[in-house]
Amino acid sequence: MRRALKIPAIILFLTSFLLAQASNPPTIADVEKFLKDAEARLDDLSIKASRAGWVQETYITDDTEAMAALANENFLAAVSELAGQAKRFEAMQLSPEMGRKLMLLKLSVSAPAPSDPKERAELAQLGTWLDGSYGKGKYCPNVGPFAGQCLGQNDMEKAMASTKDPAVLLDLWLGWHAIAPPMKDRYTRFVQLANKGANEMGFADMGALWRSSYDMPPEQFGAELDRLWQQVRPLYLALHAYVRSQLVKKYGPELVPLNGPLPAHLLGNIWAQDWTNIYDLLDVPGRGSGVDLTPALEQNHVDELRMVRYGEAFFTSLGFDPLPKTFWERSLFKKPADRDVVCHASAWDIDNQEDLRLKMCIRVRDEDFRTIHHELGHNVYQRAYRQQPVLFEDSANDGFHEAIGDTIALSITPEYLKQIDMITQVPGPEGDLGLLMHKALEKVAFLPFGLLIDQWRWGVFSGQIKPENYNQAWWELKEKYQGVAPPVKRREADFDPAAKYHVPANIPYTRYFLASILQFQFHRGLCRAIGYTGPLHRCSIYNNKVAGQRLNKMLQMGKSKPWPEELYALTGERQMDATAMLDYFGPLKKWLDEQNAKNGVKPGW
Ligand code: X8Z
Ligand code: ZN
Repeated sequence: MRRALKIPAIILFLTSFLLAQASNPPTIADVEKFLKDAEARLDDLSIKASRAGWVQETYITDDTEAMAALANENFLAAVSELAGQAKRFEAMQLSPEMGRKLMLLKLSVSAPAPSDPKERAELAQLGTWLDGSYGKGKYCPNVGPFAGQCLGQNDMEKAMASTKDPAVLLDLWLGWHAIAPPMKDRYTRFVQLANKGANEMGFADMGALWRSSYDMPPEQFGAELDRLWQQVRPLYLALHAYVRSQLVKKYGPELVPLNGPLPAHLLGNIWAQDWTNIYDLLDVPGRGSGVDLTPALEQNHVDELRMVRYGEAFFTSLGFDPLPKTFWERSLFKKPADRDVVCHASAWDIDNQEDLRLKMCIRVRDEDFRTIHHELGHNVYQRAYRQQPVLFEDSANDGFHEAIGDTIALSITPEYLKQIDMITQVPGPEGDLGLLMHKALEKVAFLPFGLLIDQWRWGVFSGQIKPENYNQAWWELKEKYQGVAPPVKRREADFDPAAKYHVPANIPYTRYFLASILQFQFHRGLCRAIGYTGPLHRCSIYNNKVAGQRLNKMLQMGKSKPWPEELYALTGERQMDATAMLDYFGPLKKWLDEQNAKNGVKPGW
């Protein structure tokens, strides 16, 4: 006898629910309600996660780490859940605004969580642990000029900038990179879990998700990057070849191969991403005043707080409001003596309203003066788009966010510095090469670095680069793009990528490559808008309200429109384009080519 089939009540309920859904397809009003509720929920959870994140990064302990992980987990859970629910609207004809919001919902976290609650909690804990682990990283040399001190990221950067002794530099370089190996296993697991989360959202892997944030198919974005890199590559090669010839002079061909890559520890920066600290090794005519600001800051007794005030004053000169009182009360400007903090600079928008903050272990020096402008650019952007709906509270693309403060910093010209009484004399055109070289060591040297970090991560996320080849692939990319080699042979266990903040913190990095190019395009657009016709490197928009309004118009749009439209609003151009950067450095490129030809130096490695 056959037994009667007993259907459990839950299945009956689900079936009738799904049938009702199918016969009652969602309406536009349903989508509207869904988005309204989703935005309110995400706003609330992101504020909670920001508060917990602020305390965790400015007071690293096991407890703050656990609290931040929990707040982040709740946010991740909401994003995954909402993205899942939004699938039912996929086939509908929606307004561009609604369609855009639904798309942005899926892209709102860089490491989406799997739906399994245990895995989600694990992912959130791993993320916070990796961030804290980097923040706590330090090296305590036993010998040499820094013996007896423990150097965190900040002190390490200062130390590497302060010496030209190759043995000391090597020791510092190795010491800092030793913070990375303990992170490898957990990073590998982190990638596994976030990939699973990305899969559940419909992306092939976390890298495909990252590349989907640019208002074009992800493959096309890859091709765009390559196009931009090809535009600037000759400029980089010329700089690389010239710098190499000067390093050979200083250190000899045993340490610096005449036709080979540059040793990573000799460029004045732990990551070889910014070469301004070796400016004094280069034989550039006309090193005018105002090239390196550090002496001027010191002579004028400018302290950390006043450096931030200068940054704020630039923005108010353009017509932006002063920073709120709470910014000055709640920000962290100095490295606390008694606890671990994440010193890597960042700008915070805690409540998506007025509670803006800067977290930075400021040192009174040139580089930090520029970084302050970079960070305040984030804060000013955050405030400009706060009238937008929650899902549009972001920049046009992430390169825009990174480019705003840097655009302003391009206006820190000698003329501007004279106006604010930082220097007494403006150098004539004979000082231009010095100024341009200094800027190129910051901006041009950075380009391949800005590109390669995510070339590595996209490979890691897609599984093309396997854990057993992480470090080898890293150094292959360093050599391919940057022409930089490790100072000593590296092993797989070294896991060098994690010695750079954005890898353990899982912050996408292509944004900085884009920003390097966009900031010159923005600068050119603003200079044209105010009727400036001279050389781009002498243009400053300081005190110009027309420039301010033009900039603000774009900032206020947030992420409400595809980025080409927003780029158009500022520059009248719809494509990212490196010609502004090439114009800016035109005179330097010509000089570099002449020097390289004269010295018989062949660019490349
Ligand atoms: O991380 C930053 C900023 C915070 S968004 C300080 N930057 C990149 C880096 O330090 O590696 C700015 C330049 C590139
Ligand atoms: Zn930034």
